[in-house]
Amino acid sequence: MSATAVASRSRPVGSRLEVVPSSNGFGADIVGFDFELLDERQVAEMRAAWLDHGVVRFRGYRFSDEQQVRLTGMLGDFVKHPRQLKGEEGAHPDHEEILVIGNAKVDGKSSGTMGNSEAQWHTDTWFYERPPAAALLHAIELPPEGGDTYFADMYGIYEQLPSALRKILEGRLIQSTTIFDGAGRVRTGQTAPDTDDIRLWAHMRHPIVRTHGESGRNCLYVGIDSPSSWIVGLPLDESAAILSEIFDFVRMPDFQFKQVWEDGDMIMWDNRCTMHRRDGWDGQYTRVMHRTTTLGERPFYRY
Ligand SMILES: O=C(O)CCC(=O)C(=O)O
Ligand SMILES: [Fe+2]
Repeated sequence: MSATAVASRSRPVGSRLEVVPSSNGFGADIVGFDFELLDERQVAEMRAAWLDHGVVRFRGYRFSDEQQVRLTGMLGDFVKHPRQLKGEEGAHPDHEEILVIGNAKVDGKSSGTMGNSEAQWHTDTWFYERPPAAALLHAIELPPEGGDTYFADMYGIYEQLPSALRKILEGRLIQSTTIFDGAGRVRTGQTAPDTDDIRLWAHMRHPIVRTHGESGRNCLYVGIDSPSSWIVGLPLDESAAILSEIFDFVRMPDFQFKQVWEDGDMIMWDNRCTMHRRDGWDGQYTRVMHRTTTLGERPFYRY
């Protein structure tokens, strides 16, 4: 694919890129630069916008897989999802840095992961000790409607929580089971649990209030909206009630950036201080996205 930055043709080469924040300040468009001429200074400006706004969007550009991989590599070290490495559903035929998300079929077999169903609120690859910092998702093929993606501002939500609730959460861990994937299937290498007590299931734990490794600000960090998540040490019913209160905030449009995809859009989100979900779409239509991710710090909480 030829790499033409449609939006930047009128701007002089080497000019500063422009950041256009959305009305609530969460999410911004980045306009006015040329992917072909991407340099360290522009990447530093992009990083600053991404740290400020949580989610940034590139719209109106055309760029290739190679350029997505190059930009991601300039932002940090790659995180490769297990599916990418094992050549499973979701592996890209040419770039092991790319995870293919979608419902396209090749020779009757699904070539992407996650199908066409709705995906519940989550952060990416939370089941790793060091989940991704940046995730870049590039729209390759879109259905006529559906498949919108929503991002939630977990700094803003943390700051809005009643202070009594913040006190309960500070210094605690959130536990989520690693047995099931987002679609409820037993992950490769895991076995189904033999007890109903979710506290005993194979899991990953992270601080539920997390200090962001670059901004130093605190935010809520919940891997996934799931009945098998548990705030370690709390009675199960209290933990479930608090998680439900947190997700009431996450569902509020005031804390969200809604992405209605256009051809070629790329979204880059900070996976440490945001969550996301997406709508399903009619499975007779194909939707294909290419995702790359960079390594984040091990989640920590600084008192
Ligand atoms: O398909 C989407 O819009 C988002 C899927 C997702 O959760 C991801 O790319 O991490
Ligand atoms: Fe995701």
